[in-house]
Amino acid sequence: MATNTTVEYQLAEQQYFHAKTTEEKLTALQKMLQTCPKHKASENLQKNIKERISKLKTDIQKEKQAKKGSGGHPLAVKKEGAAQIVLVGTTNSGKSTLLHQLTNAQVEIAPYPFTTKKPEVGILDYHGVKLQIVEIPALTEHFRATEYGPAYLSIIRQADLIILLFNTPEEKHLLDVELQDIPNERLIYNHQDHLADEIWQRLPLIKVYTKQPGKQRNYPPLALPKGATVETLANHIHKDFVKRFRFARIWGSSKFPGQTVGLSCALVDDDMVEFHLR
Ligand SMILES: Nc1nc2c(ncn2[C@@H]2O[C@H](COP(=O)(O)OP(=O)(O)OP(=O)(O)O)[C@@H](O)[C@H]2O)c(=O)[nH]1
Ligand SMILES: [Mg+2]
Repeated sequence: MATNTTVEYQLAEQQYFHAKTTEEKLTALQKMLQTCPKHKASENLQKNIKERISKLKTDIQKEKQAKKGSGGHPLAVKKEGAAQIVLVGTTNSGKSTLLHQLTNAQVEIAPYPFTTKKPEVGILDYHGVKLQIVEIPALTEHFRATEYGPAYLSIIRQADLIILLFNTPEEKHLLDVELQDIPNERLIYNHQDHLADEIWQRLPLIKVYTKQPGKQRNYPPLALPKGATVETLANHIHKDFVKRFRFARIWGSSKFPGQTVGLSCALVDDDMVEFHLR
């Protein structure tokens, strides 16, 4: 692109490329329009962004219509956000209650069994990182032999983390039997307190903030894989960042505040990084 753009614009553009939902894309585009240079040479760019915003708004309308109508497979759950976490349990174990507590999703909570009849979805905002939470309808004995069992088990198998809910030791045993082929490190037994923190610690992710010199940190943070380095972050922000990299300053982790580091520096959760480019 010939037009010179600011770091803010490039961050917004990067947010656009990494957006996982139509709504996130729209937010990023609106930020791009705000931060895009306002001169003659960038008129085409502005026009292009405006067109994309208008197209996305149409898409969002269509998605809403599709959800209302009969279109779309009722059992399929599209992954959204930085990770997918499923709530799995016996009936009346409080799955819908927990989904509502974590995400504020409006779901039916009732004292009679099998209230939830299809997967229900909400988004947990964890310090700005969006995590998708999915309630799976209650597990029963010989679950894979039930009509929708295989479809639900396939969602469970593909999830990043599984939270187990049950009322009695017998119900816990039922879950252990039905889910015996799921690796243990992906299972959490629900104990309510600080569940969101526990979810985050168990995910293979860290959240990292960027900042520009002399400014506050950018919000929301970026979710990166555990083991990510300054170079991983640079690549996430913009393809030019590694090429133009001079040094970074970093706050958090084991470094002293504002320490100068290179591309190979490993990042940990809650690090804040300031890029200096040529
Ligand atoms: N066991 C249990 N029950 C709860 C909890 N919180 C709320 N309840 C009550 O238990 C009943 C069922 O709660 P739901 O959240 O609908 O349970 P569910 O696991 O989604 O149930 P189904 O979707 O019907 O399988 C309701 O009457 C709730 O008020 C909890 O932490 N544990
Ligand atoms: Mg329910």
